[in-house]
Parts: sequence; C-alpha cells; structure tokens
Amino acid sequence: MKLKVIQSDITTIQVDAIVNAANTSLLGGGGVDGAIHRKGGAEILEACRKIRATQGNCKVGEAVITTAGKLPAIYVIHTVGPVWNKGGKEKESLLKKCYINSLKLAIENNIKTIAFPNISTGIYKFPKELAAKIAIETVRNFEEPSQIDEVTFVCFDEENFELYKKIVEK
Ligand code: AR6
Repeated sequence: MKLKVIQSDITTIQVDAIVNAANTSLLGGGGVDGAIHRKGGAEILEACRKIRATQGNCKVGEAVITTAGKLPAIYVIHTVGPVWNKGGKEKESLLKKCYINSLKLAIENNIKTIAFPNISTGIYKFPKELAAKIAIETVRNFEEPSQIDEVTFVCFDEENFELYKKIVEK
C-alpha cells in the first residue's frame, strides 16, 4: 500500500473513494462535509437520506458509503470523527476507528485508491499533531491483507500538510 501526502481540496481528487469528515446526521454541514455535498450535488444527500432511513444516525467512529455524485471520485465514504472537547484516550480510539472502518468499507467495495481528509481537526478541534500521528499509524498498521493500492492524505491547511510530511518521512 503506497502512502501519499498532498495539499489540496479533496473534492478535486480523482480516486476510487474520497472520505468525508461527516457528522452523525449524515445530512451535511460545514468544512469538508459542506464542500463535498455542495460540489457533489443532491445525489449524495439523497443516498445519505436512504442510509438514514434504514439505519438511522451514523455513530462516531463508524463509516457508510455513497456515490460521489458529480465529483471526480466514484464513491464517498462518510465517517464521523470524535469531537475533541476535553480529549482523552477514548477520543483517540474513536479517531482510529474512523480510519479502520473507512478502509474496511473500501475493501468491501473493491476500492483500490482512497483519499482521507484530516478528520476531526477542523470544527471538531482534535489536536492536529496527535490526529496526524493516529491517522498515519493506523493506516500503516492496517492489518487486513491489503487489496488497497494507494492511500492519499489530503491536507487542506499548511499546518497539517507540514505535520503529515514530517511524520510520514520519519
Ligand atoms: N478538502 C480537504 N480538506 C478540507 C476541505 C476540503 N475541501 N475543507 C476543509 N478541510 P472539518 P471535522 C479540512 O471541520 O473537524 C462539519 O460541519 C480542514 O482544514 O471539515 O471532522 C461536519 O458536518 C480540517 O483539517 O471536519 C461535522 O459537523 C479537516 O478538513 C464537523 O464539521 C477537517 O475539518 C466535522 O468536523
């Protein structure tokens, strides 16, 4: 599995699946979630509504998959990161679950290339360096016999981009 770190807008990335940092409602919001729904069009929201109709809210750490609508990717994997609030080990393990469950869902759907945003490090205020370490370590240690060819970490802000480069190069 090849690991890549780039600085970009995830809505422009052409991979099999991009990951969305969603909320439990799956109905859209601000940040990367807002950008994905805005640019991907109504088809994504429609698919999220259908998922809600059968399984209700998406729990923190879990992931669901939809079409990517008008985006260049084929799928969007929506995962819900933890709100940092006062932090703690439980928040760390929930963030880890986001990456693991997204990768599992990717494998189930025969996805070969996947791009992650820096989940929870915006509105949900997870400390960026800790989040980057968890993201990279979790992907690197992912144990399933991997049919995934490439994982791209798409950093939006400069601070995350510098952190990811530093940690990946170590
Ligand atoms: N492409 C890639 N990364 C982006 C983009 C983009 N277009 N836009 C923002 N980021 P956030 P969270 C980065 O706040 O912290 C929503 O309202 C951003 O710089 O999008 O998990 C949801 O509905 C940051 O590093 O997600 C939830 O309610 C990272 O994406 C809540 O925000 C995550 O920031 C989720 O909060």
